[in-house]
Amino acid sequence: MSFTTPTPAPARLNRSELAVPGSRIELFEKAARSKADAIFLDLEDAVAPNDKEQARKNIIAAINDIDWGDKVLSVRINGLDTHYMYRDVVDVLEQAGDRLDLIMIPKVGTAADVYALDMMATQIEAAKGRKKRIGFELIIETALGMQNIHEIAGASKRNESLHFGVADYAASTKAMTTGIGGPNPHYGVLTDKDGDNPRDYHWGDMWHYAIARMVVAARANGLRPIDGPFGDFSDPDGYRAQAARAMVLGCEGKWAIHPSQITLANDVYSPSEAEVTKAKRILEAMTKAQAEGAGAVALDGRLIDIASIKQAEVMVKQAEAIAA
Ligand code: 1VU
Ligand code: GLV
Ligand code: MG
Repeated sequence: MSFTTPTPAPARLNRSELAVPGSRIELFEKAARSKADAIFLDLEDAVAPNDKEQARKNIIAAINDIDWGDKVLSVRINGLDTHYMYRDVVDVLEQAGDRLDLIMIPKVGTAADVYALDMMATQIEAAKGRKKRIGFELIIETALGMQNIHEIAGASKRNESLHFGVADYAASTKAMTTGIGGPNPHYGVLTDKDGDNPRDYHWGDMWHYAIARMVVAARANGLRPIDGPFGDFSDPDGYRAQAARAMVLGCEGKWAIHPSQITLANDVYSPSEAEVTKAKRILEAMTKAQAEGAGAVALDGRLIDIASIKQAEVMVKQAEAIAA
């Protein structure tokens, strides 16, 4: 281990994060009663400009009046390039009670963006005597944000998670696709031309680099990496496949832009009984190995060693968090 160890963000279950437009108050109670681990009430792109002020009022009232149970509750504010942003922060933090856990900051481009929000939140909390410190969820969804992701991830002690905003990221990088998340038929590989096998065309995952980079930046700074939206809510198989790819790379959850995606996310991001049993067997085998003075042993014909303990603990701890 390095002498530097990242301080982990407060532990929160974040398998599914439901997006709820702040202008659609009829959805709030449904969201609160859903099985989503986390909810963000949106003031940004799901709300039309003429509805922004009313949406702000709706969200403040909803945070104060609705029983949100044990859900992680967040508000997505508007971007720092808009004039809505300062009023979102001031009104929400001054008027919404301590039930609010997080603010989600979209289109973060530089560490200074986070610094500016930290300064505002700190002043409002001090002035209003807010007891609970608000945490930050940061959406990485521009080329600038992806370029500066490591500085952004370490820019504030309020930072809790990085989210991959695939729609805006595609637009910002001028990717030739209009889909929101998932694969694109043009991103494929043709098997070898001169070999004996018939040629085959395999779709690749065009989001691999972005998600893998986000996972590294998040984990190196103790944050949760969260995969963003999958727009085609009539394709549960596609959602599940995208969620699973991000999960094995290290993500801890995925957005749900429709209630039908909540169970899919919760399912993909909950290790199966078989996986947890296997992880526990690894821990048992390593405890025995260490008692016998061995560092590396075989289990079911495969190598396990001290690194296997840390891998297995990831699985077991996630299962414990879900069961709690
Ligand atoms: O069965 P019921 O009639 O009681 O309920 C409907 C509907 O009201 C409800 N529902 C939701 N409940 C809570 N939160 C939601 N976000 C939500 N969406 C729908 O579920 C039941 C079935 O709904 P539906 O199939 O009739 O869906 P609608 O046609 O009403 O709405 C579909 C959209 C996609 C418009 C809606 O789900 C929605 O607004 N989703 C969130 C969009 C959003 O927040 N976008 C911003 C994040 S994504 C991004 O920034 C980049 C792409
Ligand atoms: C989310 O905000 C996205 O742009 O995908
Ligand atoms: Mg976006």
